[in-house]
Amino acid sequence: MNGVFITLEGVEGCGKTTQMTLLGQRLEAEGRRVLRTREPGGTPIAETIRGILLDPANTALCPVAELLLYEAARAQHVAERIQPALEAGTIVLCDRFADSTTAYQGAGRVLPRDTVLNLHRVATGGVWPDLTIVFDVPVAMGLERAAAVGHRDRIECEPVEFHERVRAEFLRIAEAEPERVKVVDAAQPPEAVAEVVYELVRAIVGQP
Ligand code: Z5A
Repeated sequence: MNGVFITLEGVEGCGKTTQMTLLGQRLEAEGRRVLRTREPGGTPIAETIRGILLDPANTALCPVAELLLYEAARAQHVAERIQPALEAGTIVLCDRFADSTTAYQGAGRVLPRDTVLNLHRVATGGVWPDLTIVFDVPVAMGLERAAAVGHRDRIECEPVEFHERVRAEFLRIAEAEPERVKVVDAAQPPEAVAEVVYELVRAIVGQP
């Protein structure tokens, strides 16, 4: 595949959506072809699954069903959008991807990591990020930022310990895969974070 697949990860309120917008605009201004997308979601079917997953009324959703729904949405997203874009030579920027499942369902819900990683293989068919940026902030800071935006979805309602496990898992993944996964200090002002992100991305996509 000719494209470049970049994923943005981190705890809630870490600022990855803000950074995806800034990065996407900058790459587009350089004349590059960019797809900005998100998980769960990114296609009509996957967005329907997103509605189930984030609805705070769905308190009965069990951890395994939750895991399978995230992976089902991903399978549809990869097949319908991400893989064709990469084959067409596009830079794909994705707000969350499989590492979120490893962190939230694996570490957060305490499901076996091997099961989660096997499902990634099924859902992605081997389509895997070239670069993953983990936006790291203390959990309290992230939750405060997310709360300021107003709405609380099903996972944001989890206790602080859940979010601490998620943060620790993102940092563990980064330590285990230093070539692919880079950690950025996202407690800095957005403009400072954006500069670090751009340098990481330019190192992989090259000069315009
Ligand atoms: N989830 C999962 O469990 N398993 C999976 O496999 C996947 C996802 C793929 C998706 O919700 C939920 O699904 C998510 C994980 C779970 N759990 N929760 N909750 P979502 O897409 O609605 O939300 P999110 O992914 O958690 O992101 P978010 O709420 O949109 O936040 P963000 O992208 O990290 O931050 P932001 O929107 O860019 O910024 C939040 C606020 O902070 C906003 O007011 C900004 O202006 C402000 N901000 C941003 N950057 C800064 C800096 N640097 N300084 C100060 N303030 C800032």
